[in-house]
Amino acid sequence: MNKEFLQRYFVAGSQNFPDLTLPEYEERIALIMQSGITAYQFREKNPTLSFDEKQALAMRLREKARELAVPFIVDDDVALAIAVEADGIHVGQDDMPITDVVAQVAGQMIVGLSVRNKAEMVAAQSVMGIDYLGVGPVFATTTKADAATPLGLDGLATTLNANAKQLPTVAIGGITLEDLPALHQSGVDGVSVISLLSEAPDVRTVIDEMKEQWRTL
Ligand code: 3NM
Repeated sequence: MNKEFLQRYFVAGSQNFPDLTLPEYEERIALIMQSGITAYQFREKNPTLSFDEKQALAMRLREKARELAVPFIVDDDVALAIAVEADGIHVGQDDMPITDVVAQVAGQMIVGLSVRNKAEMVAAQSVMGIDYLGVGPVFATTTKADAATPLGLDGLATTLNANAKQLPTVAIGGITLEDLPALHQSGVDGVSVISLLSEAPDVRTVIDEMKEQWRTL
């Protein structure tokens, strides 16, 4: 796996764009995919979508991602990831157990796991088949209601120190442009964001700035 894809990893579902209709949401995601992100995670949590609507939406966005050569990662749902031929699957600690995920798809698609602290980082070291780790929340976030206590930069450093296998890592949680120098310094391979891009009035400018910050460090 080329870990460069973690550099500007955008996560979103239609719930993150409450002012847009579904077609407008799809257009916005396509625009963001075209503006320089390195991966997109389909994290759809809109309770008004039926199973079929969610699957159809995933399929359309998956096609768009393929056209634009943006890696398409599905959050949480292994069956959906397989059904839409995703490039990857990302699971949290409370989703399907990582060993089950690996057993189903390792070698066929990228496997990502969230770790929230040093203990989870240590545990992840002994699971074969994980391609990258999401570490967070680093900072306070209002985007994920059940997010754990923020690690802060010190907690991030402690957690990364326990990454004995040096698996690729991506930081998540409350990340703004101002945080990029410190996060780059921490040794993570990239940043995963929702609101930095979902709330940006001009996504291209923000993504260009993300690139610039990471490149010049
Ligand atoms: N997962 P924002 S924090 C989806 O800690 C997600 O695992 C997190 O959104 C975790 O960039 C988070 O707006 C929300 O803070 C990230």
